Amino acid sequence: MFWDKKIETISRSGLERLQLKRLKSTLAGINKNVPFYKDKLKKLKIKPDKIRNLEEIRNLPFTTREDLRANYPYGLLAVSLDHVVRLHTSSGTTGKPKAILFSRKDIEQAADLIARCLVMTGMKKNEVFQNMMSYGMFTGGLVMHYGAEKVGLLVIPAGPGNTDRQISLMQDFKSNAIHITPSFALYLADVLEKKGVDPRKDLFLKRAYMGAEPYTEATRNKIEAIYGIDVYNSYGLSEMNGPGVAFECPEKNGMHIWEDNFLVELVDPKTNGPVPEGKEGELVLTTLCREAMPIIRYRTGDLTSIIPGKCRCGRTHRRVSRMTGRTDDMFIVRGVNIFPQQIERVLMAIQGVGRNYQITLDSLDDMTVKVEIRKELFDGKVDHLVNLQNTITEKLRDEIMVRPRVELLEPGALPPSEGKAKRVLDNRTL
Ligand code: DLL
Repeated sequence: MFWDKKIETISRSGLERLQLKRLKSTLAGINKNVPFYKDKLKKLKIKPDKIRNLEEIRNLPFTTREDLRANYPYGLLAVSLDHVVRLHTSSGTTGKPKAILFSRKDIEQAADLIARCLVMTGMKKNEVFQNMMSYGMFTGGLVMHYGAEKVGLLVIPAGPGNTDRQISLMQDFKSNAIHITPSFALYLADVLEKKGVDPRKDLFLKRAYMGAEPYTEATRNKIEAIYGIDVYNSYGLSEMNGPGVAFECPEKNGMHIWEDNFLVELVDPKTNGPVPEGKEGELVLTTLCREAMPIIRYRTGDLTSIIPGKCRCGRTHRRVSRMTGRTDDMFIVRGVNIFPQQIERVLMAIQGVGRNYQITLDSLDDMTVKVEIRKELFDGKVDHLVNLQNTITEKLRDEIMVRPRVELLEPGALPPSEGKAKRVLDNRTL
């Protein structure tokens, strides 16, 4: 199903023409109205009206998170304040936040992209959508809400947490779809189990939209099996409206990134040079439709690859693979570079492993992986636990080349996560 078939299946040449037109108009706007960009373009002697093709984007300067912080609160605004109707800030950072300002048209545009995503996965009017993401400065709540309303869904603005109430709402209103972080979906599964509610029989769910934090294919499979639903990966970041930047279609083979709104590049994080299709690189995005706060060549820090080839769903917007991590997620133990995603991939594929885990870094040479395991394994037979502990340790060693200390815990022993999970606790003082 399509929300806007014409734009979702536009020819690549038509799309590129549209992108060039929008890029030029974005650049003209920031060159006129945003001193930060005007200075940068002037130094590089770039004239927006002289840009002839999309490849020339590579001559433009990058925008970094630090640039956003340095220009807090209004430095990157391209319109006067009377055109600005909303503020979102980015989550999970320390120090000065990044402010993202929206005009009325930007809010509409963001909602439209969400509508595209939801309809793409089969959502229709008269379905019930329970939004378990935080409402407020975080974009996961409000931006998704506006898009779901635009489709005509009944939206329950439940917000995160309050697990008992979430369950009653899902039961009473027969929610068909939930918007949830993967870590909360796993925690909710634990609570449902404790309460004796079978998500496959006692709930009415068909779909979950999961994003806002990285997770693996194994975690998706686990959640799909527990709830008996389809889980769709959803990627976005506050700096680019929040959710709705890239989203899976029913093929579930990569996320379509909406290229009429975002110009997509993949760069090598070390050399800053372009990365070919199929190879991993850092996602760099340029807004093409933003009115209040256009951003060019934004270094998202997220690592992914462009999936080559056409998608069977008929959409022409290219697909990006599941994010494998962030350039700044990586940690080093015994000189080896490790991404938390590698650990999750191994853990979630092992029989007996439960729903939550945490990595603690105690020194440059030591890491501990705390893993919740299935309740039945605490049956008094020590052999089972020792075998499982050895399996986990060896499989992790094969993957990351470092033998971690593995602690097995009972379900619920680790702190539950209602928003974005904190998977790595770095106790090292360097
Ligand atoms: O997390 C927006 C969002 C809300 C996306 C709801 C999807 C669903 P921020 O708080 O600014 O915005 O965090 C953005 O989260 O740069 C990624 O590192 C990470 N992230 C978001 N979605 C995914 C995903 C929202 N599906 C940062 N897979 C991004 C992996 C993700 N990482």
